[in-house]
Amino acid sequence: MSVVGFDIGNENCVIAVVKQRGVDVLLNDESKRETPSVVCFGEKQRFLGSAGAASAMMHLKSTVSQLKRLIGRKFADADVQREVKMLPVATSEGLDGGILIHLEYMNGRHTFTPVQIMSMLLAHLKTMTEKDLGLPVLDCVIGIPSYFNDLQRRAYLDAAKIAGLKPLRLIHDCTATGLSYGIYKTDIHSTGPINVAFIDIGHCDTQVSIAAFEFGQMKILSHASDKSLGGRDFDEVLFNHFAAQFKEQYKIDVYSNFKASIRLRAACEKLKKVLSANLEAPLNIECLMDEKDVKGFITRDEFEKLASELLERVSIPCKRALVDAHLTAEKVSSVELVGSGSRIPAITKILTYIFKKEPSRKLNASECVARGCALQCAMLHPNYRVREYEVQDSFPFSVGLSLDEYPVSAGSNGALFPKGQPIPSVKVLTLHRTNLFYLEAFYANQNELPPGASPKLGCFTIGPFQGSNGSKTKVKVRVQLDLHGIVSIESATLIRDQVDDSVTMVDYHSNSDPMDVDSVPDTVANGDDEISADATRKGKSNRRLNVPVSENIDGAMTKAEILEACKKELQLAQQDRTVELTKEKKNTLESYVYDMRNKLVDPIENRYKDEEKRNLAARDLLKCISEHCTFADSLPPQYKELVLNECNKAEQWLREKIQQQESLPKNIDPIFWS
Ligand code: ATP
Ligand code: K
Ligand code: MG
Repeated sequence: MSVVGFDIGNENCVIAVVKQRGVDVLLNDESKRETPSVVCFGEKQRFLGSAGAASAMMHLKSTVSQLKRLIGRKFADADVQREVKMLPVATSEGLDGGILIHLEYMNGRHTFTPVQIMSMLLAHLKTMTEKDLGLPVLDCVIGIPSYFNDLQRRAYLDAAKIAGLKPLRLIHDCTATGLSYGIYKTDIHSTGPINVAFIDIGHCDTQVSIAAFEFGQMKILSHASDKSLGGRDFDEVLFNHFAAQFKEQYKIDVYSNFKASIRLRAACEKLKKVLSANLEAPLNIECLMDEKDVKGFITRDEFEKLASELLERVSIPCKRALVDAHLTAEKVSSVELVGSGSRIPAITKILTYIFKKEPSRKLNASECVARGCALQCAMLHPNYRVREYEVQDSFPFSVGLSLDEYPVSAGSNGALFPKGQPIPSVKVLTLHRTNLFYLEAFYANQNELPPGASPKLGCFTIGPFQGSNGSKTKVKVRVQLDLHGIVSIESATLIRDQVDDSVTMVDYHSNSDPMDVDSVPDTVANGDDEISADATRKGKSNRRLNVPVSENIDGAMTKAEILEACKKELQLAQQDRTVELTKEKKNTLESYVYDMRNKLVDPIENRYKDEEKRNLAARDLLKCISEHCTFADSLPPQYKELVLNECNKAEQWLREKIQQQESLPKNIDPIFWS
């Protein structure tokens, strides 16, 4: 069994695997270490990853990108609305308020959810990994942004499940980066913790985390982020600048033309990259629209001025992470800058100002998340031995719980899991109830959430059960914040021993005492835990009785929907494979024909000068045709027929030639393949 780490970026995916000698990043079909996060639907098959990016312009209205922005989101959300307006595919609101993507595929209209599209991308990465390793891939760890809410996390797990993967953990991107930094750092001794800030600026977001490293362990002190600040926002600044300029100069409105705006945006991204290494850069696009070639020019200074507002925004999550970690900049001993969006030189300047030291780039900026994920996967996998290393992550949001609409107050700020809670954690509530009741989880502090986010989390039904003689019975409810950062009810148990009127709460952190078996979730929860009423605890069967728990997560997929999506994915994958196989066969056939020509015809042409021998060689060619017929047997029916047909025609034609005592044709190509 292999262990794999996936970094699913908004623009690029990276796959890392643990091999005997350490962690390797895989190359894709184009020998690149990063694979575009694009799913494109062609006429006969899907194009995934780099093939998807290559086919995007040809199938504009059937190409889906920016998946990270869509998955687990509500269609009506203001920023989702902005997002879908930028997409070339058609979208609409689903019955559950989610997003539906409509596109043309195989002469029909198809509708998919972002979870389904994500599962296609994941399945592609899985296949790539399996091809490379020659092993099946199941267990993996997937990186997620720390700002993801419960539904987004559940959506990733669902997508993974549909793709045939089993994530042992969804891990925060910066935690993965911290792990790939810390585990190799053996020069930390007992001088107290060393604090490091990790700043990841990607395509669509910025994440900042501060971690404290001690020998053999990493503890995340804080996570902060700006979910709408990434490389693409800098592209947009350039795009708007040149769109305005071209409107004046060339009288073209790029905004009114989808293809032109996509081309200009792509050119702006290139321009931005050039400006990271040069002080000025030209922009040239041929035939952008209305058959006009456009030219532009910009200096790095001008770009920084245009992007000044964005650049200032970089400092906000940095400052917040410092405050939440209760640290001053001086107490942070190094700043590690990762994510390719961070390659803009002005970003380094800002970070130097905030942290009072120049950020370093010791880590591989585009691979560290995937590498950390692979390491974490090996650490969680029973078949792998990794150096003892403790990762203690913290949850960035406060989670509250209400019982029949009244908050179950706990802790100082009334949260069940206050912000900064170690992941995973379990809290045990002891309640006194007569029958079925509801628990509702919610985000307790709106200020901690991304702007405009809903505080809704999940609703859980505990019961039905029967209190003895209709009186109140003690119910113990274990609420977990699992390894993925998902809140759920791990179990509910009836306890029929004493009478006690108060609601008490016991607090367990699985990291604080590994010996306390009760506090550690036995298995990684997979989000579909329906506990049966008759399952009883060993040895305590008289007193404890498990109570059924069901969850109602607004917008999450049901088991039936997941099953349906699995079937659909299987069918689409089968279709792709058939097309690929046919292509392969066709290629084999073509190369076979060329090979035969080289072996037979060229020597005939060159060597056998006199006619008689050439005729003899022509008979050899007849033999070759019969070989082709045998070969044709191994082809799919439609090709078999085609080849046999061509062979028959060729044979007839050759016989005629021989009869006419004519010389052989110069090139036999057209007879076999047209
Ligand atoms: P995210 O983490 O937001 O989901 P991602 O992981 O796919 O996205 P990265 O691959 O880290 O994102 O970064 C992609 C971004 O980096 C793109 O916006 C790209 O334009 C930008 N980028 C790449 N190289 C450079 C460069 N040399 N200078 C400036 N920006 C760059
Ligand atoms: K990435
Ligand atoms: Mg990233």
